Amino acid sequence: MSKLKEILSKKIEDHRPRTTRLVKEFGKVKIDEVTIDQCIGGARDIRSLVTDISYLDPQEGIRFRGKTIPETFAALPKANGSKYPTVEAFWFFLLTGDVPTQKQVDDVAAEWKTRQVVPTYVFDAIRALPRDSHPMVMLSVALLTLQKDSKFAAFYGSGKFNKMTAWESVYEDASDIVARIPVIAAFIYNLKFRGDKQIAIDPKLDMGANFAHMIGQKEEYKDVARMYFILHSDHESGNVSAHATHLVHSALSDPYYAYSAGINGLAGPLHGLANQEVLDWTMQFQEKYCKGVEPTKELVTKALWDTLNAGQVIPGYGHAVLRKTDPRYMSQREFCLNTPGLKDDPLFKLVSMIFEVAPGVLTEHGKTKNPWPNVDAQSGVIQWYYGLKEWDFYTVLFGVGRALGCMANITWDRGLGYAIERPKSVTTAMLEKWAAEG
Ligand code: FCX
Repeated sequence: MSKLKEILSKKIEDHRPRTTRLVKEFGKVKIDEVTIDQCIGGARDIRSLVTDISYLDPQEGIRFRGKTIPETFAALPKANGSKYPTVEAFWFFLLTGDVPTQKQVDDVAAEWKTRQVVPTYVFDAIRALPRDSHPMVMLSVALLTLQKDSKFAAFYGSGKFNKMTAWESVYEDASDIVARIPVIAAFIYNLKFRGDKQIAIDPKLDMGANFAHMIGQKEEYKDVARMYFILHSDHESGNVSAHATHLVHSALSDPYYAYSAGINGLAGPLHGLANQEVLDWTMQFQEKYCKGVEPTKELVTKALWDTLNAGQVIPGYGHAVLRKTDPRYMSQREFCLNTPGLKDDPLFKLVSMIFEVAPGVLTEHGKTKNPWPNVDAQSGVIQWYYGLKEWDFYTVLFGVGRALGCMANITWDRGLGYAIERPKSVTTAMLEKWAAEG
């Protein structure tokens, strides 16, 4: 058993009595009420999921294991010669809640090296898809292709299935997925956008650095990858990708089925695809409004209103939970401001101008509950600056990062024996009856 798994085993055992006690002694304590608009409106804000991996405060934004983004970056051991932590350090932290020592990070890195080799049949399956398939389809298919070797599915089918130890095989699949997903993503990128020029894994590099290496990126991109994967990892459990993963796994579908479902949800334009839509919107704005002229706040304002008046959403703005600027946006903005060249990049300046104007326009428009930018409004501009201009690929990057949160969550789901998810439906007539009764 790996050191990380040993620590996790103890943490799960220590945690179990808390969950058992809550159900047994306080099971009927009310923590929420459900209104008709929540029932029709996507279960918004209903407290009905449990996770200790991250918590999203509407005002403050995300905390990973109790730490804000700056606190997380400050606390974790850094990659060699970098201001950013390794993804390996972050994985240890997400799973256990403990800040790892350098030795513990090295152990995770060594464990991932043994897991990261992707079987050839996965690449064959991706190659067999039409080359104009969206990269998210390729990623989702790749995960399903790996399913046949799921250790959780094998354990379930072994006749020795045991609820208390089931999490151990989820951990095995989860660790395989987080170690392999950047390699699969790099393969997809190279296949689709670099004329199939594939680059072999460099076993000396940490996960983020190796991803940068495998897509032929320069040295500075290594920090972009580390930062990006960590920032996109988790946003508590109710967002579509995390919830889809949790829901599917709650039927004891293995982590491959579960995260493929999560990826399919992430591919929606109201969720992860928004980061590619932001670039698309911005490019269309330049093409339509700025031919031969510098973008101005007036032009941005007009373009925003044109979009809203056409009944479309401003991609990268608004959020179901957040009610202020997303700290993930601010963290990426800080990266841009601290990177010479990037801070003066015309696209970054334009994105900053949209940031100045859009909240006012959205407030005046009066529909969205949160006129501030979310993570997706800022992420594409960094990729673009480093020459990763194929924005169809941006949601795959999101998916690589989101795997960390989703896999940590379902490992704990099994550890704590969370039940199959099954909310209750009602009919419109029932709602009308309750509405009439007041
Ligand atoms: N532009 C225009 N209108 C917006 C808007 C935006 N950016 N955000 C919300 N609205 C509208 C909604 O469409 C809704 O209109 P309706 O009453 O006619 O249906 C109204 O404002 C109220 O929506 P609200 O409660 O504020 O937001 P929701 O919780 O329903 O939806 C999302 C949240 C994120 C889906 C919404 O703000 C949106 O569509 N944003 C643009 C897409 C985006 O950036 N998605 C990425 C979000 C995230 F960070 C991620 O998951 O990656």
